[in-house]
Amino acid sequence: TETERTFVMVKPDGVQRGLIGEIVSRFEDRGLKLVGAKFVRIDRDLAERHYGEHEDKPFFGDLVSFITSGPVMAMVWEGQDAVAQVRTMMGETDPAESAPGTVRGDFGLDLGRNVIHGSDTEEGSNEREIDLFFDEDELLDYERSDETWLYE
Ligand code: DAT
Ligand code: MG
Repeated sequence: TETERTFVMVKPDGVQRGLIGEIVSRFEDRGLKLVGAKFVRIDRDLAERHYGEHEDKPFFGDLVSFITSGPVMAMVWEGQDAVAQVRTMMGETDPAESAPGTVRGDFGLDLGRNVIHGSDTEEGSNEREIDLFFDEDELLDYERSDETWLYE
């Protein structure tokens, strides 16, 4: 298990519903370290690049419309096995199939309004997404004061 960085975003529905703080708290409480954050309105070009893997899917148009419909909270979280741990904390893609205790299982009901994005575990997708949203100097290196108590 290695220290990794993963890209996470509270989607426009999560922002509108006032869930930024709740979601940030979950990752902080888990021991993950926030290393970058920006509150932005994604433009169409960035949305299409971010979701490029889905461009041939029937839901692509709606997905791009939704993700550009209002501000999002874009973040980079760092920690041991961070990519997979965040995916587990998010739940399934469809909130209806997500376990209680996960973000989507606690705050969503509908596939097209699933509150949160996190990089998938496919090799390199975390780095691709981080690079799309953040410049190198926007990612901060620092120690959390509890690190020696979070890691053996
Ligand atoms: P995830 O967000 O869990 O990584 P994904 O990458 O497969 O899921 O899809 C990206 C987003 O697209 C997902 O969060 C919601 C939407 N989506 C996925 N599958 C869909 C479908 N069959 N119908 C409508 N929207 C879908
Ligand atoms: Mg995905």
